[in-house]
Amino acid sequence: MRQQVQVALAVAVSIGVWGLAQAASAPQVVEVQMKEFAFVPATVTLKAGVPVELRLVNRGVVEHEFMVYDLGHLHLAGMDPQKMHRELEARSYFRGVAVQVEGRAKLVERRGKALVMVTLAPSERINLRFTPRRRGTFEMGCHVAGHYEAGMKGSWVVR
Ligand SMILES: [Cu+2]
Repeated sequence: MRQQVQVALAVAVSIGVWGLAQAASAPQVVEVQMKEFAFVPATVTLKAGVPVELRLVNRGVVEHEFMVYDLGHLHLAGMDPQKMHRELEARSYFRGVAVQVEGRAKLVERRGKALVMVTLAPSERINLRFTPRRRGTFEMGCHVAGHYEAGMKGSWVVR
């Protein structure tokens, strides 16, 4: 009898937790536009632990890249492009983050399962679904030659 009560209680608690998880799973929907030479908005603010649907669209006339990384004290100016890509990949925000990609992109680069970079041709749009965990301020940047230097970067803030 006592065992039955405990089982019933465990089930009730599980359902309660499940109900909370459902309530918390309404995604944060954010649209980020890419154009020459900016991300709009220039600051993306996300809440940690809440699923995100990031709608990424290229409204420009040339292709653009989307990367998010912890810039730290890295100085990108004058760095060899291949070395820079490796550095940014190692610092990617998406390391250890499951990212589901919906839609067609010119290029979706992954290292293992981790998203490294998305390249969109003009007019392409994709959705990225993931749940941010790591809090802090990171950088999003487009590293097509000359774009970052022209101002194509922004802040990625997770609170
Ligand atoms: Cu660009």
